[in-house]
Amino acid sequence: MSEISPLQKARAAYQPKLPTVFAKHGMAVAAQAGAATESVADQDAVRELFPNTYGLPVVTFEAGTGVKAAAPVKAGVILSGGQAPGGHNVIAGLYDGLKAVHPDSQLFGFLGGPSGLVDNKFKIFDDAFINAYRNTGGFDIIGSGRTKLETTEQFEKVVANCKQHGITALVVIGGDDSNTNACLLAEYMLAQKTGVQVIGCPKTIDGDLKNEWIETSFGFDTATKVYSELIGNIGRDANSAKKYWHFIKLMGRSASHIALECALQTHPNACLISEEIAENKTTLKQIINQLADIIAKRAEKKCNFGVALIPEGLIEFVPEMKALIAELNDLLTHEAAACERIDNMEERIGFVLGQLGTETREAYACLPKTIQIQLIMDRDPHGNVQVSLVETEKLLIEMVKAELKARAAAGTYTGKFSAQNHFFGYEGRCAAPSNFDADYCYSLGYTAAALMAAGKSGYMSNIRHTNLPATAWVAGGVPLTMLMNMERRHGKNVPVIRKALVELDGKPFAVFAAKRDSWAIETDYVYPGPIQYFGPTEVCDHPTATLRYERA
Ligand code: FBP
Repeated sequence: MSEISPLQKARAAYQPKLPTVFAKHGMAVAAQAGAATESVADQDAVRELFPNTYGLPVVTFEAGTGVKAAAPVKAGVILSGGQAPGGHNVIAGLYDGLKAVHPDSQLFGFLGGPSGLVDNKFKIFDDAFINAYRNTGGFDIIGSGRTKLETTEQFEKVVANCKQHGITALVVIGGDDSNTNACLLAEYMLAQKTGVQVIGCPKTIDGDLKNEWIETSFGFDTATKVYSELIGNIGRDANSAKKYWHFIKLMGRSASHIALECALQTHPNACLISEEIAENKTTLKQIINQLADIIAKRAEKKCNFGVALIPEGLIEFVPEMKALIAELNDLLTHEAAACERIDNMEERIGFVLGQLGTETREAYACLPKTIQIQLIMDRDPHGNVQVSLVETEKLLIEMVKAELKARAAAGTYTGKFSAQNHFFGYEGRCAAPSNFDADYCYSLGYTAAALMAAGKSGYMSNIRHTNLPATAWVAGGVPLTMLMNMERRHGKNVPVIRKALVELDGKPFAVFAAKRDSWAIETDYVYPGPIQYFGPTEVCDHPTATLRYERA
């Protein structure tokens, strides 16, 4: 980095806030343990698979006599999965925490995600290197990756690498899959008596790694603020030009937390929530009709413009599309060669139509050609349809356009419909962390060091009361097994961390549901503006609406 921006320079000097227990006492804290815990479901099966890490108590740090180490600690860290704002601060907090435990402690950053840990590619951090990354976005400090760390062979290599460097603790910064693997690794390390502790950190902009203890995953705050700024700007443009409907797809591979949070922040005319669509078994045709109804009602008020939010994961929650994708996954695996022999796309679509069952054929036949092609062309290395690459926003625009045309022909619609499509995802994943994420991440990293110093393994670093100012935050650890349940993957029952979807009986959804009919028809946009790092606390330090409503 030869040149840094004035904001980066000013931001480098920001000292992230820590929970009082650390801010006042450094590492001089004692871990207070509670009662034995249970997994979120399937207790017997999870207990059997994790005999060494199951049932551990929740840990809370309190002011007390210290956990200074007699000798330096050597620890390793990896970043895993998609980027999320604040990852660099987790590492900075971990580094500072380790130095507080013992000034000669060392932190190894394994490069490119879990594969770096297996292949022994690493960097040893020092002050100058860490300082250059404090309060910055991105994962470029050591890079990330999506390699799954789950086989015994991989674990053996990790043990050998830890032995070689004298590493006695590892921190896995990742989402639900990566923390599932952290849990497996922690169990393995204990079972093999390797003496290597494993601690997880909750990362993902998607906001779907949470439970009653883990209040939010880091990155969700910053990413939703970035998207909400952009949506606010688009709302203002729509209301100025008065000629476009903006269909905006928002990241979030599966859950709709991001779309819901952005809706609460910006008041769009429509926002689809995948979990509600699945619950009500709403068909694609019904979704199109609902959107067309809103557009028609606004047209009656001479408002031929609007903003509609669409969660990235939508298509897999629409019942007939879910069935179609499952059937296409099978079909494209078993008939891959036959399919690829057909160069002409029309013919290939015809071939696929001929192989599908009656209902899925109907669902596929109704789709616009571009989407039909996407569904059979873009496949992941396992041969599955790449759902996240399907341009749902364009699909909805085309189908709504056709519906409005039909209504116009029938004389029931007289408005004008012209649409723009957008997809916001990567725009927010590497933004400079908001004050919330800067503080939260630094605290998560520092807490991970405290957990190591307290001799804990198989825990997720945990900060509670995050809806309150950082001085009131409580630091501790939640056993990873507490988050687990059994799920069927590739024909086998396996232990995994349960994804937290939008709860339809939760407060954030209830607030949205109570307001959406009025937002649909009125033009009631809110313009959050860009993230502010310096200024009044109500402008700079507020957590997400989701967190405020959930923890109110
Ligand atoms: P994680 O679950 O790893 O945090 O990833 C989140 C995410 O940004 C999703 O919202 C999105 O669907 C996906 O990553 C995109 O992945 P990629 O970076 O591989 O394109």
